[in-house]
Order: sequence, then structure tokens, then C-alpha cells
Amino acid sequence: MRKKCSIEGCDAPKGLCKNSMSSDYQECDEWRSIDEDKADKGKSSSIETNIPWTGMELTPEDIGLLSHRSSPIIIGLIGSANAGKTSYIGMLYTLLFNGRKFNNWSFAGSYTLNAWEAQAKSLKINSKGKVPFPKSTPSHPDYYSLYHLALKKDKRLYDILFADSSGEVFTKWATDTENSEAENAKWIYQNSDGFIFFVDCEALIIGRGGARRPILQLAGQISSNLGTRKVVVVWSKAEKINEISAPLKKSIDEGLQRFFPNAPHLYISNFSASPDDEYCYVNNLATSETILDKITQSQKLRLTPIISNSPDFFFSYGTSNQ
Ligand SMILES: Nc1nc2c(ncn2[C@@H]2O[C@H](COP(=O)(O)OP(=O)(O)OP(=O)(O)O)[C@@H](O)[C@H]2O)c(=O)[nH]1
Ligand SMILES: [Mg+2]
Repeated sequence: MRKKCSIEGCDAPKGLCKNSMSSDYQECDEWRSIDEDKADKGKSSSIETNIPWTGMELTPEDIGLLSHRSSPIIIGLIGSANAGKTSYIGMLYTLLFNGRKFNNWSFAGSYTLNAWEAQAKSLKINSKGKVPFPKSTPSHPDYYSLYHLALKKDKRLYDILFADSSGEVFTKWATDTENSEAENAKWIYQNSDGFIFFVDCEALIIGRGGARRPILQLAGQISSNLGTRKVVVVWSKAEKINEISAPLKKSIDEGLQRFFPNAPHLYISNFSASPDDEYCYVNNLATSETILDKITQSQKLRLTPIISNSPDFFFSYGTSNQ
């Protein structure tokens, strides 16, 4: 499912096939050869190592890898195109890899180390002296990027999946949740246990009032069938937050307050002004920790005693829908 054509300048599967200049990329010989190559690699690695994963992003079909030990917690990263979702993945891993820690959660492994590593690498200064940043996440409706972390808290092991996706797809989904070009957004919305909702400070500075509507439309759609699921709002690129016009900031705050009344707001950035920059070094970790705490606390609360007439104690406990 996750692959990209190897011809330079070809956008398949996200866009047109460069050979045929059409969307029929599956008919292209180059594309077929990637498929065959992938199948061959899969065969030889399974014979040699017997490991059923590659270290790259997982897709929904791979979730069986994890569900043998627990049902994973899925966190949906939601935001418009360019909001900084994939960079967040890169920064989270960079911080953990460099020895920064969550307060109450400890790292216990990952099935997708190569994928985390690739995004973290895109935040490092390259040989041209620039930070390349991640490529825009493909907007193909079949494209899934689930980043796995196994984390321990209070001696319990949790499998966590961060579901990244293209902001372009989520924007389509926000205007029509049944849009067939937004199947992955629909899946993420239906299956996530909680959401990190990105508000792009830079988009508000550049787009001014015009950037307000897409943010609130997306927030409105996320809130529509949220149920008891949790949301944390992050203001990304927050090193620029003071450049947002005050009335615009206030009106976004009020709009988000209406849709997500109990959501904490955090300010994050991938640029550090100092070695202890709070937006970068503290709040990026705090974002994940806050949503994880909220999800796991509410899961605990769900196991509540229900009044039953049954004399059998076993039937006195159940999972309520509260
Ligand atoms: N000023 C500033 N710019 C940032 C920061 N983080 C990321 N960017 C810029 O934002 C761009 C988009 O970041 P991505 O992480 O790719 O955004 P995304 O939400 O994954 O975008 P899509 O995949 O298209 O949905 C990057 O290419 C950077 O130029 C930040 O902390 N501050
Ligand atoms: Mg992205």
C-alpha cells in the first residue's frame, strides 16, 4: 500500500504517472516492477529472518501485529496541509532518541523505527546547511502512515499508533465525510481513540481571516461524532504566535472552545530559541503525554460497576458507554 514510483519526477500514486501522463499508474511497467521487487524482498526477508514487519510505517492491515498483546491506542494527527503534523512525528522521535523523556511513560520499543528515523532525519541540517523538513504526506486515499510506539506506564505496556495523514485529504473529508478520495481520513476518524488537533500559526499570519474557516470547519467535523474521545489542541510553529493578529487568535480560541470545550491547548515549535526552549523541548513531549493520559484515564473510568440483578459477581462488571 505504501510505495512511491521510483522514476524521478513521477508523482504516482499520489498524482499522475509520468510515463502515461494519466492516473493509470498501475498499468505502468515501472510501477509493476516496484510491485514485483517488493514481493521478492518480502519473500526473501521472511525466509531469512521470519520478521513480519519492515520498520516502516504500518497500515491498518498490519494492526494484527500488535493486537496479539493488546488493542492499540490510536492517536489521529489532524490539521490542514502544511500544519506541521509529520514534522511533529520527526520531532517527537528526535527528542526521545536524544534522551528526553515523558514524565510518566517510558519507551519500550517500536515496530516502525525506520519510519520514525526517516522523519527525524528530515529535521536535521543537511549537507547544504538546510533543514529539509518532511515531504508533504501523499494525499492518495489508500495511503496510511501509522507510527508505532510501545510505552509503559504503571508497569503496564501500551501499544500506541500515531496516525499521520495528508492535510489535503482531511480538508476534503471535512467538507464531505463520505468523499471516496478521503477514505484514509474517514478510517482515522472512526478508529482513533483521541486526536491531536493542529492549528498552524504561520497559516494564520499569512492567510489572516481567510485561514480561520478551514480550521474551524475541520474542528467542527471532528467534534461532530467525537463521543467521549479526547482532543488536545496544538498551536504549531508557535515561535511565531505573537505575529497572529490578536482578534483572529481570540476568534480561533473561541471557536475551538465551542467545539472542544475541555481540550488543553499547547504551543509547539520545531525551532528552538534556546537549549531549554519550552515550545520545542517540553511541549512537543507534553502534547503526546497529555493525550495519552487523557485516553488511558478515560479507559480506566469506562470499567465501572453496573447495577445488575444477577447474583453472579462476574456479570456485575461491564464496559459502560459513559
Ligand atoms: N516556522 C516553522 N515552520 C515549520 C515548523 N515545523 C514545520 N514547519 C514548516 O511547515 C512545513 C510543513 O510541515 P509538515 O510537517 O510537512 O506539515 P504536514 O501537516 O505534515 O503537511 P501535509 O503532509 O501536507 O498535510 C515544513 O515543510 C516546514 O517548512 C516550525 O516549527 N516552525
Ligand atoms: Mg505530512
